[in-house]
Amino acid sequence: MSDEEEDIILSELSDDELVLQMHDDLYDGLKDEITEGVNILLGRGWMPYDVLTKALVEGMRIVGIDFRDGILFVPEVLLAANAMKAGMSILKPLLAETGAPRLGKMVIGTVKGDIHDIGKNLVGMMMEGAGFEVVDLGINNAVESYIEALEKEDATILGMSALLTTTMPYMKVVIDTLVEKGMRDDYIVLVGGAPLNEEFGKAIGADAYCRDAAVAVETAKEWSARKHNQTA
Ligand code: B1M
Repeated sequence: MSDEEEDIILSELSDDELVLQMHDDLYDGLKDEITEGVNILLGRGWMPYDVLTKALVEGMRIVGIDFRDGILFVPEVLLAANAMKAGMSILKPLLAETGAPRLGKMVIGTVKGDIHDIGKNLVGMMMEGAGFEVVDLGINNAVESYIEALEKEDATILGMSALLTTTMPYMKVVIDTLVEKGMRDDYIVLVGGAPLNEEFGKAIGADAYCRDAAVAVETAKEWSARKHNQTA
């Protein structure tokens, strides 16, 4: 860290400057600074969702570009991911603080072969905040783990995340297995992750592709209401 950087006092920056500084700090994997930045923005009356999207998710998007272009490597990206998680852990209870009635239960996990979990964690947080119960299976889930959890938890929604073009086809394996077992219609199946798109979601037989966490919440609400009306 340069002397100039050491001299920066986060609390003295304007909102815009602080958000840009947080993008830099996330890039540099500075967990304590991210924690401080999140707390400052919240203290200034920012909505938790805005802190999440404008300071953290946007910062991670920049990290992703330089990772793709070979400017950042795995260890650096891991540090950035850790810093992001520290910020998210402060926001999680705030996003979940709606006191809304339970709308349904979602089992969510990253698919087999894939260890990316930041986006999936975000979706889980936002779903909880919107009033859904969430059972998070973590990363690297084989079809058996999804099916066992769906049955055990009596869930209504299955959420799958994949960040690699090599792991996204595994979502179809899971959906095909649900079909084979005659279980497919028992659940709303939502999929997401950076390399997916609407067309892919349709092609593998998911109910919907969700571009981001906010869309996941809206889609889950919409499909839950639809299913509820059908049952009624
Ligand atoms: Co990885 N990685 N990575 N990585 N990584 C990507 C995905 C990549 C696009 C980077 C790049 O090249 N630009 C690239 C994939 C290329 C491809 O497949 N075509 C890549 C690669 C290649 C790899 C490795 C193979 C690198 C290597 O080892 N050589 C390796 C794979 C390991 C494995 O999984 N087997 C690897 C490893 C890692 C780290 C461990 C270093 C770290 C993960 C840490 C962690 O997650 N705990 C990492 C990271 C951080 C990234 C990038 C930089 C950031 C991902 C992220 O967290 N984004 C990523 C580049 C990028 O995506 N721009 C990259 C922020 C997050 C909020 O967004 O996850 O998209 P996202 O989630 C969004 C939506 O997609 C959606 O909502 C979320 C919130 O709005 N969504 C859902 C996601 N899941 C959903 C589920 C739903 C609904 C919506 O269910 C209902």
